[in-house]
Amino acid sequence: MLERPKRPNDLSAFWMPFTANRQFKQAPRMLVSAKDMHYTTDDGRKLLDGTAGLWCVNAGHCRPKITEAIRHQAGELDYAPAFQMGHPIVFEFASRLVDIAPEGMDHVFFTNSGSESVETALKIALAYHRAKGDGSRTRLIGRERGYHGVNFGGISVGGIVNNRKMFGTLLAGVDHLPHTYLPGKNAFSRGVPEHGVELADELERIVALHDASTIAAVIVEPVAGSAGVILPPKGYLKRLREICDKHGILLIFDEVITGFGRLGTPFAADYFGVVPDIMTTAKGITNGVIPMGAVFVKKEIHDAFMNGPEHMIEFFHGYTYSGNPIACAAGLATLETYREEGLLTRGEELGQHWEDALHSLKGEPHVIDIRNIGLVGAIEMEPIQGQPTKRAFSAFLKGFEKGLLIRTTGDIIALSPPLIITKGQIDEIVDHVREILRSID
Ligand code: PXG
Repeated sequence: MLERPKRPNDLSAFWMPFTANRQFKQAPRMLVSAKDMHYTTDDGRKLLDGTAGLWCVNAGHCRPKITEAIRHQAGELDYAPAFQMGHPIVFEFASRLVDIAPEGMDHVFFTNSGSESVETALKIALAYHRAKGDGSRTRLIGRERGYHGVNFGGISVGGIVNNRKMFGTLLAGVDHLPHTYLPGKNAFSRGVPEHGVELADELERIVALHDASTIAAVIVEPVAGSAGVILPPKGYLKRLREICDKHGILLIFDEVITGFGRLGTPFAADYFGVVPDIMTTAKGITNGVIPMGAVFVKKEIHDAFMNGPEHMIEFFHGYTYSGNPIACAAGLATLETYREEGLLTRGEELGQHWEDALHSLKGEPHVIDIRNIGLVGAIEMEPIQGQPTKRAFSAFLKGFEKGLLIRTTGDIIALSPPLIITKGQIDEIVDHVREILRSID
């Protein structure tokens, strides 16, 4: 086996994503191996993974079943096209996904990432209306502070200004709902906050402005992750569903983070009892191990495409790696691991302990809000005056130094550990965070 050095001697060629490259390369932080709940750094230290990588390693790291499935598939059928061809495992995987999907979502389109799932979902929404003879429905409605990946459709419907402002005028015909972040009313809510259901009614205003006949779809994260864990107020998603139904608008849930057990249910749709028309996923679909995404659609949407001459391609869309066999093998082994260990509902069992542990941080230095749902948590800190994000970055560095991996966005610490976490490890995360909060400026 090829042994690679743990510290490469030239860091310049790799232009790192979403990273302060120059700063990083002066003081690199390197992860060289991982097992279950921990990473190991190049200087041999263990880091407790408080973020499941980037919200994706839901079953924990280097799980034998998944590793073995990948190894086996790579030796048997490494790559096969999915355009006008098939291979057994992709059909098998789609069926197993539909088995755990919310009621009625019984077709799956494969992609390679969350961003591609979003683009695919938006295109399906537009093409669906056109296929039904309703081609004037071209507008897409996103939400302020939404994150839907980094491709053009996703940043257009997304609402994070730094991800949008450098890239021109984006997609035309997009409008945005207001975000649901109401710290004045909802700070330190345990679970779903009480206030703000009326924010869903803003959709009626947008409909009144543009007319329903021009609107194709609304896309929201059931729980906004990247913007710093913003929860939907009680009743909000149900209200959105009702307004969409009333006006013939498709509802897309972006479940790239919330999918595969993050909230203690297989999907957020299950948690909130609201089924969207289209659902985007990625990340936990393969435990983050092989890049993959999937878009789930209701039968009615899929079937609207299945007309015209049978020799014609129904949907002019797809990726070279849609349904890649090794990704499917990883995905099937991931689903088996989730099932054997009850991971898709483990967040529910641990949810109360997680909530109590997190909220014990109330009153610690800098803390202005704490939010939680399933196995997701956020600790919001007061920014240092005139230097937003600086305090959070210090917290991140301190965690890295002391043995805890956290994720920060703005001045918010976001936590989303692997779903295999124990109660003891939850306490360990919170003890670490307490120590971090007490030790930073
Ligand atoms: N939709 C949602 C809701 C996401 O959270 C994407 C789409 C895009 O997925 P890809 O696979 O193209 O990255 C995401 C990704 C963070 C963080 O720390 C979140 C994501 C990615 C990286 C970091 O908040 N979410």
